[in-house]
Parts: sequence; C-alpha cells; structure tokens
Amino acid sequence: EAAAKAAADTADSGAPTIFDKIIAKEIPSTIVYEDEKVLAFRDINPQAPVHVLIIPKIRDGLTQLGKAELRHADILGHLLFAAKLVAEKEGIVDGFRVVINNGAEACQSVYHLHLHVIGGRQLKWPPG
Ligand code: DGP
Repeated sequence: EAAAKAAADTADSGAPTIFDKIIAKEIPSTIVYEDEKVLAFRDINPQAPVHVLIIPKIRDGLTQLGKAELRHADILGHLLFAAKLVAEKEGIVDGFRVVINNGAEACQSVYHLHLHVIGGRQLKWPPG
C-alpha cells in the first residue's frame, strides 16, 4: 500500500507520459487488442493472472476521468466496450473487473486515462 501511494504522482501536470511511448511503440508492450482509437496491453505489474490496460491513442486532455468533458463521451464508451472485447479475448468474460484510478488518493500513477481489466482469479470486494 505504501509502495502504491509512493508510486502515485501527486498531481496531473499534463506532461507526456510513458503511455505515449507505448502508443508510439518506442517502448515495448504486450498488446492484446488494438483498433483505430484504443490500445490494450498487459500491465507491467499484474495484480491478477489477467491484468490489461486500455488507453485512448489520443489523450486529448483526458489525463484522468475527473477531467472528462462531454466531447469525450464517445471515447469513454469505446474504452468500456473495448474492455468487454478484451475480457472475451482473455477468456474471463464471465468474471472480471474494470477499474479506473482517478487522482493521487486513488493511487493513479500515470496521467493518461486508462482502464484496468482484471481477472483470472476470485476477486475480493471491497478493493484496497
Ligand atoms: P494507475 O495506478 O491506475 O495509474 O496504473 C498505472 C499502471 O500502469 C500500473 O498498474 C503499472 C502500469 N505501467 C506503468 N508503466 C508501465 C509500462 O511501461 N508498461 C506497462 N505495460 N505498464 C506500465
């Protein structure tokens, strides 16, 4: 928990993030789904047997869900639908979780909106 908090950035600076380099394929990732709008790849620090991140390819100010505007509604819907496609592809569609960490108090560490798709084991509730 302390480590997660330490990893969380304290502020949304709007600066480019590591995810820009993943989108540009300047740093490698294991891609599990891709279309013209979103990219889904395996989390480097998986919390479950399946742990995939889904991000918009164009951030467009969407550093975190709390900054969303009505113009982002289409990409938000597209991301959520992509989560379902990833869950199907990964064989966990009958039991999976979609998480968005928003802000430092939720341990957001990368300020480029991303959905976590987690599954492949019995998940607990409430989360930490
Ligand atoms: P969050 O706490 O919601 O901001 O989660 C950010 C996630 O991003 C975290 O689970 C680890 C993951 N992550 C950070 N850097 C990289 C990277 O370079 N590659 C991959 N695949 N995942 C990364």
